Amino acid sequence: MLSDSVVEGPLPNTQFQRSWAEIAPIGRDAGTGGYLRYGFTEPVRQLEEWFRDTAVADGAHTVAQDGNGNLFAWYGPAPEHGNAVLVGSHFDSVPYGGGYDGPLGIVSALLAVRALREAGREFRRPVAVVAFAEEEGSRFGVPCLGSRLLTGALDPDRAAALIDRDGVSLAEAMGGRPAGARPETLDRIGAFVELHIEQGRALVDLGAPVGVASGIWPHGRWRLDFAGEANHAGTTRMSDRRDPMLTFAFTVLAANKEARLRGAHATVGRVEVEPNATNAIPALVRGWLDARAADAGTLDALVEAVRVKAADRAARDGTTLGLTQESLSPSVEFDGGLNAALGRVLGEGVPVLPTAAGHDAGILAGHVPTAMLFVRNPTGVSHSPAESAGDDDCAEGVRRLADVLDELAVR
Ligand code: HGY
Ligand code: MN
Ligand code: MN
Ligand code: MN
Repeated sequence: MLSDSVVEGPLPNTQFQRSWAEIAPIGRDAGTGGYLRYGFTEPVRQLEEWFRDTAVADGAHTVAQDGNGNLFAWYGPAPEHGNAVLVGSHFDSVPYGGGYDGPLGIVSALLAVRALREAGREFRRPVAVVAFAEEEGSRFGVPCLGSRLLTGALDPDRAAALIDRDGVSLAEAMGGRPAGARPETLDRIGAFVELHIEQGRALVDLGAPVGVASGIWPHGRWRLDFAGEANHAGTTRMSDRRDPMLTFAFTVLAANKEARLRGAHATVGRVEVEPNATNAIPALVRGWLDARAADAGTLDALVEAVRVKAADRAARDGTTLGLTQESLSPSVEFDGGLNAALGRVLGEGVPVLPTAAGHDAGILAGHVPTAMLFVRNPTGVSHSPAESAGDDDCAEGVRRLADVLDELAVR
């Protein structure tokens, strides 16, 4: 532990272990061990209650949800003072995801605030721990929904009309309250720091417990609609078929190949088939492409290559292709000044690394000085129950986040 760390005394990992034991079981599926924590659902509501209780017990003077489902616990000077330092992340998960992606950042932020207060520190700027709503977009299909609404990156009317797979709209899920960007909240924010489990093996390979993010790859989601002719699986000759599953399968292979050619990443992890019957040639196959690349030009070229290949194949198969961009997250370079401050606080030995994972920090970065801290993930696996983090590394993350918060909001 650094001798000049603000966090002396009882190691946060005892506190970390206690907090983690309280929240880890919430939303975990007994069968798979994966997490089912979607925006505005019961598991997330339970975590938000835990958040409120913990924050108030640690001296938060206000805990309130903005008009977008984002939950803020405020400490120190009133938010109206402005120039607040935000720390936090998200509670929601992908279906059957890991336990750390999101919640680790919120638990660590709450514990970092606690450690500073137990060390007798006074905040000279407002500090808020934030839980952003629906970061994974698993329920309403738009990633970073809460932070996009907060920053005005998503039109509130479009958002309110988003519907989940059960036909429930965001407005209904939010209890009828209209979603809406709250620019005044944004105006009060002077910096945002997100601690997150690393979704990869860089820190493992470097032998480092924590790291700092240099930036986020540009990435996006595209919906692919392949339409053909429904028909009987048994009586329709192969030469008479207009089978969209064929065009879809070819497109998945093409996306994989085009990504490899460019050192980019392409994934099709979600598909819907109509009528989805074993003995019926599909009428429609709908797939979602998640594409990411180190720069915008490569990303554009990848998606265009996939579109061309899919359209050529559709012509051959007698099917049609629809391609709709559902979300785009531009390339992010985190704030040099803030990262320099982190470098001063954390010391030269802390690695600085890019990530191809999207985060609320990537959305806030377009509006306020923003930085990210990563905590080592021994498996490197994420969006899976295999995601993991050691208690000591998590405690180190809390300690370093407390040091950063001390630098930004106390000194
Ligand atoms: O999809 C992502 O990159 C993030 O985990 N939401
Ligand atoms: Mn995630
Ligand atoms: Mn995440
Ligand atoms: Mn029949």
